Amino acid sequence: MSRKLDLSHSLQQRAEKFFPGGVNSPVRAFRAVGGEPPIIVSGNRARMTDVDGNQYIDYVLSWGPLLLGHCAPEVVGAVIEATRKGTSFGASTPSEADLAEEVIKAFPSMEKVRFVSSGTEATMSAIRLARAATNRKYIVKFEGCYHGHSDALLVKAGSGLATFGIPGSAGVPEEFVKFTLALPYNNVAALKEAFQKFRGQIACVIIEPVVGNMGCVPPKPGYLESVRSLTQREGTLLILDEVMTGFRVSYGGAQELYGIKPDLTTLGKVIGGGLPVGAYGGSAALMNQVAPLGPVYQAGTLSGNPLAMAAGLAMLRTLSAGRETIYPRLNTLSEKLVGGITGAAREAGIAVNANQVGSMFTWFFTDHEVFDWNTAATCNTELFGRFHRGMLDAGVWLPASQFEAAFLSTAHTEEDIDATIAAARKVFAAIRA
Ligand code: KE4
Repeated sequence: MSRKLDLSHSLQQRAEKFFPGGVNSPVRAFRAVGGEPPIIVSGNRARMTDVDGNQYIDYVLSWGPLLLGHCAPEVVGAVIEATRKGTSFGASTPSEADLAEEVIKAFPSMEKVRFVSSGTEATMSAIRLARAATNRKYIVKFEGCYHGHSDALLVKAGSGLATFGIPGSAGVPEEFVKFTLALPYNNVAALKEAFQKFRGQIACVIIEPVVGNMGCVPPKPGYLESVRSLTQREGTLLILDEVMTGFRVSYGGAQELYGIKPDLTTLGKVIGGGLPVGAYGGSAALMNQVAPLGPVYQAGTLSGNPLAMAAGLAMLRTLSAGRETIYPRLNTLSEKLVGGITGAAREAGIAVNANQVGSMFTWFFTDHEVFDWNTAATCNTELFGRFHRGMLDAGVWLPASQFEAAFLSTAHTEEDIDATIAAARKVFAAIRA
């Protein structure tokens, strides 16, 4: 399908006058996949429409938040009603406690929570709290995991195993990451070595319990349990970054799915229903160290914003009420989609290895199983780019990077899945040449 893209093109050019790359978040610029990003004007259930009128079945869903699809009636209605009362007060409102109640019910490891406005703020604050609570400086993260763009977390793995982080972005002084250790994911030995080398000095381990940010990579059997027992033994706090997995892979997130009790959890995306919300939480003893009760400072003008709280509350109440049917259906439809596209690739003689956990998944263009950053890096990103552009022409909106997860919503239908698989079959036939 050759899409008309005139208006998108002119609006992209206009946007490039105002924003670096014409975007307000880098991945939206489509640099990793080539081509120009369509400019979107509306969403409706499983679809988005661009400014030229092209429609796309959407598997990005705002990078995860839209578990109920676009314009979910419950969410839109709640936001309209809240807006009529005001958009922000800079004071406490009942809606914050209402949403906190739903979050804490779903995540019993959290006795108290603090709302912020992004996942970055949530992880940054959780790390500050962990350092204060343990009086230790070092933190551990894993290659291929992304926890937002705060300085201490923008690191590349050093050479060898447990070595100091190397700045992963310009503008991050090496002093800001010298206490950040970047280790390989799904590798218990590497974590053991880090604890041997930095015994008694590691404040926290922050991990995506199911990685979304190198593409979807699940924990190997027993891996999260090993991370939990090692951190427990070492007096190091375990932070599960569930910004992507929270309410996505299960109503209670990955910690419910895998039975892991972290010391701190970070959330985002789904809990805002598409509006800006992040959260971090844990035991009352830990959270009471946060201002104004304790010495750990953290604040935010729009934290707990009433419109975002209303959207999140509508989202979680809908998911909670329907959880017995919503999650099994999402998983079944995701399995059908992932299997269908992987099969279509194999029919075309194209090597694809897929990972899927619930309704988050990735097709890796490689003949290797992908279980960490090194195996993810074997992907043929050029071929992925051709697949992405072909699917866009076919009216299917996939993540604009091989190293991002795709998602399903309750608005997607069997027909959408069948149409997507049929489109993939044609695109694979076209790109295999
Ligand atoms: P935000 O600051 O973007 O709200 O959240 C940061 C973050 C933290 N933790 C995890 C596990 C995350 O996936 C994210 C953000 N995810 C990316 C997509 N992989 C957001 C998309 C973007 O950067 O535009």
